Amino acid sequence: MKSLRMTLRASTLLIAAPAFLVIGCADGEPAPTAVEAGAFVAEAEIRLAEVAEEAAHAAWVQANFITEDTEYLAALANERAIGATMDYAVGAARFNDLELSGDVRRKLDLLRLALTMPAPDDPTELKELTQIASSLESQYGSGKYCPEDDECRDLGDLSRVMAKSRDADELLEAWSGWRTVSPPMKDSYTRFVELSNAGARELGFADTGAMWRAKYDMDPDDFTTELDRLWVQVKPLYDDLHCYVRRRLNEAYGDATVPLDGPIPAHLVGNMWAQSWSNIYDLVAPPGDESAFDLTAALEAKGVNAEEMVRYGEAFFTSLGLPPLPETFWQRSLFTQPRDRDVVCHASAWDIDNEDDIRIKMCIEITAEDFSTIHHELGHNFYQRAYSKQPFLYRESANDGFHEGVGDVVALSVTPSYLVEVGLLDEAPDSSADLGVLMRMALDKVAFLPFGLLVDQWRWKVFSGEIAPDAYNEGWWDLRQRYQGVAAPVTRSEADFDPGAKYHVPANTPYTRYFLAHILQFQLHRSLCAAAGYEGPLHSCSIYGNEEAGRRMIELLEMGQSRPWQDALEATTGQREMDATAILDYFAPLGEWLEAQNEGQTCGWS
Ligand code: X8Z
Ligand code: ZN
Repeated sequence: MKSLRMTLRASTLLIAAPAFLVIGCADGEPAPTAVEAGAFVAEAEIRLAEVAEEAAHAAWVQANFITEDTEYLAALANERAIGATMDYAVGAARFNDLELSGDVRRKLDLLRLALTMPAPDDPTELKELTQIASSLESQYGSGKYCPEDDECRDLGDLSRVMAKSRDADELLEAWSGWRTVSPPMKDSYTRFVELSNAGARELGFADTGAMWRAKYDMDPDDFTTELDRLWVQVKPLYDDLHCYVRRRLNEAYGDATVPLDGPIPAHLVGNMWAQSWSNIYDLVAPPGDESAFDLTAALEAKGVNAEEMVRYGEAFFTSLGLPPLPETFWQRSLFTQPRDRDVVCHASAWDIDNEDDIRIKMCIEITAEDFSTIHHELGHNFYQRAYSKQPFLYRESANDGFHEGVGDVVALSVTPSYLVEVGLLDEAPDSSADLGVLMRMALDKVAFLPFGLLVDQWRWKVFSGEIAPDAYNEGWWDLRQRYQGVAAPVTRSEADFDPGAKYHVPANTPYTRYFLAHILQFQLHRSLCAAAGYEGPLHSCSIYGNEEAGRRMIELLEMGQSRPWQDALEATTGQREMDATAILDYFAPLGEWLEAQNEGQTCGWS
């Protein structure tokens, strides 16, 4: 996640054009000029940077010290910043009919699209919206399951159960327990949708979801068609994995718990949201590969601590030619969960001043999963640093999928041979263990794909009104079943609000970006490996220390959002379209193996 980008009120900034440039309008208002448009944008960029910084400091303090007061202050800073951004975004429309340079036009378009939470002009409604948003973030961050007869447990405690327990009753309790946190969010989330939609409409969008879909340098309808195209490309691989995993779960838990023709119960795959299944590797490993290459065990055996894990991450990025992280990163980041207060533990990367004050906030555990997440977060920070020399409105990624994908590209290069090179593994397993390595990766990356799509399929329908508040939960589980083939392990009702138990819903972070990232990271990995002169199987390639791959990555990062994402992708890969053949190439050996395993089995779910 990245800090919000905000602007001040435009009304104080309108700059008069020289008299000879002013052409009269029919209604008596002087027509705006190209010079005015340029000045509007230039002034906006200066003021935007100031408010963005204020809002980022307030949000950082709220997320690191959740109290009523920090929630109040973060809401206030957001109110000022969002109100100002809305004024700029609305003000940009004055220049709609002007012939402008490509640069000014792009920046005006970006201004209109900047917010993820558009807000109504009415000051009371704006305040209400920012207070709801702040409160939802706090409720999630401080959420706990408190059984009547036992101590309260937070998401970290419950997630460890999800990852490690193989007792279906215990798993069910942890799964259901976390979902006691979200029902109180439902009414305010409903109001949040109304208010944000009103803001989106003031900017000329049908609703907030339509505004999110407009951010991809292409017609929004073409963008949804693109998502469908990519999903159709990867679905057969997902279905094969689903079929195989379901069978192994059936062997472990029995027919009554895991019927062979239905969806997989959501509490059995090692993750609170069934979005990544790598924690059940032991249950589904290819025969003979049960213990092959266990990074969690290696990290534990070497006694690596949280900060050292981050140092390994940094060293990978610097091996590509990127500058080391600033000293303030090490002083100001949060790496471990504090014992004495509530924090938002969901991992995030921050750019506080849009220059050098970058940080991560994460409750690191010494696991392979968090080693990968650290690389993910550092990808955000190195991106932010690389585009900091761009004008303010271009200090963003090519599209949001790139921001989410860059750190993952690096994590794909954390191969067994790389781990040997940096001393984390004593010897690389030979290539007979490749299937196990690929299975671990697929349980993370392939299992994620439908989840990456469905979260916003739900939200877009919620924003458009197609899923009404009295069907929020039903709509959620319909999509979970349709895309993932996963089902709730106990009866759910509209008194539940299961989408609210996933961070990005109360935090209002768009989610399609992660689906895109899961496609793009393999595409970028394939191109960077080719640039590095690598010729073997994609899953064995590591770009660690490679100058040419580094040069290409730096070029992509430094571009920021200055060009449409298609140009950025072309510069790095030679392709102007997102392409799922790279993820299919990467997993090809596993895909063939899964197909053989599933031969004669009935796959799919009703
Ligand atoms: O939220 C994240 C990152 C922060 S941007 C940790 N991810 C998604 C999630 O956890 O749901 C990374 C993968 C998907
Ligand atoms: Zn991220």
